Amino acid sequence: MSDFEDTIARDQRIEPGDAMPDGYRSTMIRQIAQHAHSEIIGMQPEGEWITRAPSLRRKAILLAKVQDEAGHGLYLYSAAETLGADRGDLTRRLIEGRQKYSSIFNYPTLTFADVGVIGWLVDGAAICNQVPLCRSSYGPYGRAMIRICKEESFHQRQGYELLMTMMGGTPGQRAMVQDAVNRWWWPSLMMFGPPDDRSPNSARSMAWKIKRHSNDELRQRYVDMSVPQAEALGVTLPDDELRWNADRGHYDFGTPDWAELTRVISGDGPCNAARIERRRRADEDGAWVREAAAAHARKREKVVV
Ligand code: FAQ
Repeated sequence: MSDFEDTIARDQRIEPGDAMPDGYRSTMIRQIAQHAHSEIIGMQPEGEWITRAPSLRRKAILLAKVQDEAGHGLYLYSAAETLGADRGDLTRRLIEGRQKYSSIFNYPTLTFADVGVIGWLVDGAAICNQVPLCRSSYGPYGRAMIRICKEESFHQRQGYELLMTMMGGTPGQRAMVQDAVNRWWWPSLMMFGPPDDRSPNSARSMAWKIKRHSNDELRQRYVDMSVPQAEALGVTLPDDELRWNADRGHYDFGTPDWAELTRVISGDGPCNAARIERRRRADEDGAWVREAAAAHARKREKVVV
């Protein structure tokens, strides 16, 4: 048994300097980069509401949340760098469509209720998926997840609190919340990835203890968690097949539209082109800052020498 296999078998952490199979390294870079890209692209749907938030308090909350997402992205790019990846190269791959980001961020935010629903459902799904990743076998990734999950939990609570406030408002506000739930529920189920029998990476990632649960297990956990929250909020989840199954001890639920997930992942969702275009522009607009920072670092190095 190699040192790597032994470390995995003993449930201990693989660290940056450790020997690891090429496949493990490339899988970790793929997952961490996709995760980082999701956080950075994920700033856009909610970010569009910063200038249109209905009060100073809501604006301050939203600014802080979107800033947290930027922080998560940068944190994750640093984790990818410990594996030898180059941050600029990862960004280029994203912009050129050679690396993915979560499907969920390709849907539009039509009303301010969407901001609340992203907090409740999207951060809720992210937490459900990411809490087990705190025990992921790659040290820098697992440790990054601990802080990220704490912040996502706070994000989820703010979304739920926003929705509770709106549900206590006018009939128009309540209808806005229900409409947002109708649009985001199914895409949030798709965040967990394709069903297990169509998830090519799962078996190996689970053997390497990168993933601790399958996509379907986590999706079920998320449904079970969300139903009572929807009831407390007073909204209906848009699924006729959703009902408690006493034999299984879980909620039964309908089948997401997997063809839609495939379409969105392959670049053909409602906002894919706009999201990437915005990211490309931000990268170009920021080029002079990166160049100036690099020049400054070189100058300081010379001074020290
Ligand atoms: N969207 O074989 P599997 C957030 C791809 S962060 C796009 O099952 P795997 C915070 C998958 O990459 C949200 N692509 O793959 C926030 C693979 O493609 P590849 C991001 C998807 O890796 C909140 C192919 O399909 N979270 O929300 C999706 O074993 C609010 C086959 O799939 C993470 O990234 C999808 N939904 O499992 C920010 C968590 N599903 O690379 C702002 C970490 C699958 O072979 C506002 N990642 N694909 O070409 C994971 O846990 C896993 O990577 C999964 C996919 C579960 C996403």
